[in-house]
Amino acid sequence: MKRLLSGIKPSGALTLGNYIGAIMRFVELQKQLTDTEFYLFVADLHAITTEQNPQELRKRTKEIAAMYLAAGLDKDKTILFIQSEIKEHAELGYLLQCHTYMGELERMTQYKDKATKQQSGLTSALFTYPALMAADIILYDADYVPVGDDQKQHIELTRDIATRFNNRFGDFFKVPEPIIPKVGARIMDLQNPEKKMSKSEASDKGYIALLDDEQTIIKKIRSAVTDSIGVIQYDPFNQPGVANLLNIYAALTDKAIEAIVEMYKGLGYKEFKEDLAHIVSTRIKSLQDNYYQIINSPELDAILDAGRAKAQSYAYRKVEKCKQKLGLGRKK
Ligand code: AQP
Repeated sequence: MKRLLSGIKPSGALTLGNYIGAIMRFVELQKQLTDTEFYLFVADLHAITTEQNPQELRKRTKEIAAMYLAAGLDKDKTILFIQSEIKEHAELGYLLQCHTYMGELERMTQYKDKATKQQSGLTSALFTYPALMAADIILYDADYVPVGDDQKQHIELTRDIATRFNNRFGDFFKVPEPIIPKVGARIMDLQNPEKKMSKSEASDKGYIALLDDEQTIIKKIRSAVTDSIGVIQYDPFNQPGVANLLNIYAALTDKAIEAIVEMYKGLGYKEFKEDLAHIVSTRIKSLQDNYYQIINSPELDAILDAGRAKAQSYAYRKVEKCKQKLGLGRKK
């Protein structure tokens, strides 16, 4: 049996980018990879690398767990859990920091981007975040890690850290493979299509939240930045806004971008945006219908308890063995 693992951090309201680049893929992969168990978690320890309101954080943590299920993940094939409930994530995170070089962390573009945006109050945990992410993955000997394009660099670092450890202490961690979607791997901000759509943006105009209502979604798509060229074609360099909208359209309809371009030949942006708004709001409505049933049900806690128990037992044994390899504590 293979193992797939991925997480989402509750650092803001889940966006359409998180859905297309991650959650929607997990559901598709679960249908394809029948010999694979799915370890999916809510990465609350990662969220606190930037300042969070405790009540909001707890609420969002539950929301993400519910959204995984609302999107169609099979609870019987998914080990769903909350990162901070398994102490070994933080423990292995520290052990791996001891095998991660400053230069490697300094090269991480996500850190550099965040450091540029936030000049003061940067935490050391934001800098060492990729070592914790590596721990999340190799703690469970995951074979596959489906992520959006923005996380590719962190997975490469995870592979380097695991390989380094194995070279020094003998074969111990599985070296994971990333799975990056072909379409929708990087959904861009609707107001600034040069930038990734992110849930922690100060302004909510550039992202569609999965809990936005229909009118808000329609308004955000209508006012998405395009260009003055006025032709619907896929040219990310000269028409990044339109290219982004085409990517969203393709990801949610399973149509090839060329086929969509052909459908809208001779038509204007207005018509294209109206159709896209309908596609996005219909998908989000059905997601929300499921979500509101799950979020307040006692079943959600039962699923998270079962996930914690299963993840915990694997994690405990792995970290104990890891500490033995490193010579920590007394010999067992
Ligand atoms: N815009 C995006 N397009 C495609 N995939 C995306 N993902 C995030 N944004 C996009 C994918 O969603 C998964 C969960 O991401 P995360 O919450 O762990 O962290 P992130 O990548 O940093 O997401 P955000 O929304 O940008 O959060 P903030 O603003 O807090 O940093 C990952 O698989 C990610 O690739």
